[in-house]
Amino acid sequence: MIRDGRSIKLSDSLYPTHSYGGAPILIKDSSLFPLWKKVQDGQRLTFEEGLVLFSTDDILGLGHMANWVKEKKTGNHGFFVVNRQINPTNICVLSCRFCDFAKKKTDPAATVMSDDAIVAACSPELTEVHIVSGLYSGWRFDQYLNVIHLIKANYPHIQVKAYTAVEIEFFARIEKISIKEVLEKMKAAGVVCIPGGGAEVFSERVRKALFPFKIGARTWLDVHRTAHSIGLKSNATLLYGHMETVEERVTHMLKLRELQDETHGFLSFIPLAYQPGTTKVVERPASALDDLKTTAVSRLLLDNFVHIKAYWVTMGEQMASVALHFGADDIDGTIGEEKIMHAARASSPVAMARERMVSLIREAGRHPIERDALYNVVASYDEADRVAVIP
Ligand code: V47
Repeated sequence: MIRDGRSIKLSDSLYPTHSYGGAPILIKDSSLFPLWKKVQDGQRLTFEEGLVLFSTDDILGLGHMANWVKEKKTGNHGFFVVNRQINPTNICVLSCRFCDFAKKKTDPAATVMSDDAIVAACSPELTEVHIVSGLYSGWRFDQYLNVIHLIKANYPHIQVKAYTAVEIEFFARIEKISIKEVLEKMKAAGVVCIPGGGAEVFSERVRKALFPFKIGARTWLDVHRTAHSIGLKSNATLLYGHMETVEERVTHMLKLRELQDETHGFLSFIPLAYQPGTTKVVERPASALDDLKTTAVSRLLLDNFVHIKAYWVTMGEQMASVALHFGADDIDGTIGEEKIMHAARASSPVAMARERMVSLIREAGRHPIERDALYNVVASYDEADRVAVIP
């Protein structure tokens, strides 16, 4: 680097550099300096500091900070799971403005999977089945439980991640039992983990505008608190890139951080980029920079979450791979046949094989680790693609 006619080292440059693993970190935005110091000292960032992170134009500086935290927590690992999503029905009593997946009973595109179709959707090589359904009033809670029973009876080794907090609250209402009883029955049927869906964004303003009939923050958090209290793990999501403000995104993340302090039951956080599809709350999906920023900010604010997912279905494969350097450590799974985002025309391929996941993680310079639903290691892939299975 040349300045004023003399050659200088990076460390002499206008910006402070910090070092980890021998590599210099360059942070250009001076408003990030005190935050970077706090992060390195293991101090928690505040709401206001969350806003500073979102307002910076120094995306590389932000990425360096998030990556530093990611590597401190999970080293060079990039996680994935061999999974499949099952959507027993897309019939839903709700009419959320952002959702292309839900159909009314009379819609020709409405589907309800038969028992045979549910079993046929599973196969022995799956580690996890992720069930997300619509709220279908034609089914009793027993029929939703039956989906879990069918999978466990045919494939006892498959871990079931089901249903979202929204569905759980619905089951409690139609069955006239408590949320805890619903969760206990799900656990007895074989569920190990509750997916993070249905959180959308914890804002009454946005809820009233986009999903007025869906549960709000308090109930969503209560369901997860109760799940954790009976030994179930869960994930958390944020739907971003529609009409929410950055203040609402930060508030959302801090509410999750607060519950995690209380229960330690969350496994991962998944920022979900809104896909406009035909609902078009906004014309275009969030920009690539916004995807990276949201991933990085979540990594920095959620200091008590071990895992941040770059969900390739919404981000696309390329961005998911870049996000593995902006705080994310996981790209979710092979998915099988994902329908929710594809109903909204997400552009990534419908099926993604294990090999593709491994190469995507490796191309990002990370070490591919195949995991189960609870982040136990299933296999570690070395550079020659030999698999070391870890017992
Ligand atoms: O709750 C609906 C979102 C969620 C759209 O726990 C949309 O590991 C974008 O929860 N554009 C369901 N998002 C998916 C989900 C999930 C996904 C991956 C991993 C995990 C996990 C959970 O999908 C819904 C809603 O927030 N969604 N419509 C849309 N147009």
